[in-house]
Amino acid sequence: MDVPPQIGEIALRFAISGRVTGLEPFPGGLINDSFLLETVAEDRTRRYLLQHINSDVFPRPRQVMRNIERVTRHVLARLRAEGVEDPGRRFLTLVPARDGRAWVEDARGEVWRLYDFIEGTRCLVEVETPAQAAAAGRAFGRFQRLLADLPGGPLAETIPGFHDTPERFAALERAIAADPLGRAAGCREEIAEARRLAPEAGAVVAGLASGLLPLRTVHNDCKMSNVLLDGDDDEALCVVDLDTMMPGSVLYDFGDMVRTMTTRAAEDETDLARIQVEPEFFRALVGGYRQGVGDLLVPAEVELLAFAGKLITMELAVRFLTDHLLGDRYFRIHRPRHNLDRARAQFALVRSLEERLPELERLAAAAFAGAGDGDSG
Ligand code: GN1
Ligand code: MG
Repeated sequence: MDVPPQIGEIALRFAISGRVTGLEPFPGGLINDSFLLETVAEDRTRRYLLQHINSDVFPRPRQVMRNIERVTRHVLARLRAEGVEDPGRRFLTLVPARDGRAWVEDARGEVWRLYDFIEGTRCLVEVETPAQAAAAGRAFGRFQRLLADLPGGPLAETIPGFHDTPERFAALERAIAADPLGRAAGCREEIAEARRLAPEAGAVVAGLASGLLPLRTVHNDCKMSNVLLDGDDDEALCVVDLDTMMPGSVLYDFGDMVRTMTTRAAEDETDLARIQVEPEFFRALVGGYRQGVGDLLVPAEVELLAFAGKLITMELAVRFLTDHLLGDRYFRIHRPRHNLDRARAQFALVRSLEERLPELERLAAAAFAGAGDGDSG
């Protein structure tokens, strides 16, 4: 990724002090562009994360920013009220623009935002130990609990139907029918696999529609790499990537945790033999999540925790496959057929999750058994 020429001016429209001493691309994320901004004021170096919101994916970026303003204000106030040490390391802090808004618009009307950079942390593309899965599960669970009393009503739905899994399958069928690049012939096995899984795609949307599952404020992208771990130990400090915060089911979030925290393989692993669910990781994850989320969940949610992993993994498989067929227009790729590799990896993970499902269901039930202790994690 190149640094766009106008970016220096954009940076200066935020309420930063001192002079800019560095501005370089910051890797990670499949959608938005991020840059690390460094300033020096009175001999003190400060770093920030400058981000451009991809308006093809987020057609209403101002709405995204208003959601993020509400979430950051609420969570930071709650952390302060709880007396949490150093809240600025525990959650994202927006740096306002000089005009007081939470974002800056460039000449084309594109939206940019600036966060304080949280120093001394790392994020993992591949989970390494069960303790990391537990820590991340605790952090995301705690985050869901903090959002349960978000004032001001539901957040705006910035990407309608984001986790409407049946619609994601329908989009795949449309892509197969259109087949603009003639890639479908090379994906017969993957297409057959998607069609085998399609009947199960509606479980959570149906539960939300019937009222069996509550609609809550959720993160919608709870992958392992969206939690910052302390640089020295595996404590989970901060949940990041608030772009897709919207009303939804906690199962979307827990499903993404299962997808990214119960196998050591990365999302785009090409050695499919490596893609195995490890029940010890699931046990740690669901235990940590239980501690963080406390008594928030209703029984219908607890019952679907293990299945949610399979659901979100198949949803991602279908989204990656769709994007491969349509010519990689949505997810950033780093090599040819990258989205096909991602789809294959996710389908392999679905199969491993299917094999393990009864065992994972038992582990989830055990973690949530008994009267809740309201543990604050
Ligand atoms: C995208 O851009 P990033 O990495 O935060 C995607 C998620 C996927 C994820 C898979 C808006 O997230 O839904 O789960 O890739 N975000 C959007 O890594 O589509
Ligand atoms: Mg994201």
